[in-house]
Amino acid sequence: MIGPGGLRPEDVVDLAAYPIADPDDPARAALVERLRAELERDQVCVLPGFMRRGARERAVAEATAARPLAHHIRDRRNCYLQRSLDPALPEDHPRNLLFDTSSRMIAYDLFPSDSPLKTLYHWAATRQVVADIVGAEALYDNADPYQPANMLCFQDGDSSSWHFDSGNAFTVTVMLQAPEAGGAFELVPNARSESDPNHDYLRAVLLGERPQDIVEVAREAGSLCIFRGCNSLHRVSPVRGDTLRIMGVLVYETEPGVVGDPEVNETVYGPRVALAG
Ligand SMILES: O=C(O)CCC(=O)C(=O)O
Ligand SMILES: [Fe+2]
Repeated sequence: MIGPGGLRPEDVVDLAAYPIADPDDPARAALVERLRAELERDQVCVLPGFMRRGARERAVAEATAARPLAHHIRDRRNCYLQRSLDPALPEDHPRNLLFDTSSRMIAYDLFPSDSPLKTLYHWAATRQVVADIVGAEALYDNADPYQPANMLCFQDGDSSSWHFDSGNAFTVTVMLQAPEAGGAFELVPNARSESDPNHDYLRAVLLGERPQDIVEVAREAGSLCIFRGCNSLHRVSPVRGDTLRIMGVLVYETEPGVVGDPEVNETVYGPRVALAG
């Protein structure tokens, strides 16, 4: 159903370039195969020009309108998203290397239900193509009031420090607006593994001693990106200029009915989450 002013998925996704609608289309199968291999090899795959310009501009207008209500995430944290030090460990242990981070989070409930980003998120074909690329048997929409789809804004001086994503095995983002300068998405693929926390290596990366290992992932406006951020260290370099970097973040789950932890939600979406109880 499309409400007044509503968008159809084909208004949002460039289906000529990315034929994801028909599960039996051989072009879809070829696309999935290519991206699956890319993700496996690089821990990241990018689909340039995935979102159509009109849809993107509408999403940018929605983000701009909601921007005053965004929660300013401002933190000094380590790459495990912790804020406190462990005095039992050396000063230069990754656990004890804290870096500044600053971004502005627009929660799911702060933009319209007919938003291009929500149209993209809730479309079964999006969910299915992401599942096929990441190799998940099935994916489900997140059921939290705040988490399912977000618009994360970085203004001049904002950045996201080196971190691993916790929880989800993969992350899906769509660049809604690129900044004038800075705001690069940088990744160190497989910086650790399940069996090896790789602390010495992480220390070297975090202290700037392994610049050759950092991959800059090209992100033009409209590009969709799927990455495995749980073992691949990543950051967003400081944004420069007056144009907001606006990133849509889509959260899919491997089981239905997933909601966020209230304490985590409060740090990401702000004090109003606790007030809403
Ligand atoms: O904004 C980005 O490019 C990546 C943000 C990020 O680290 C994430 O969504 O996990
Ligand atoms: Fe991340």
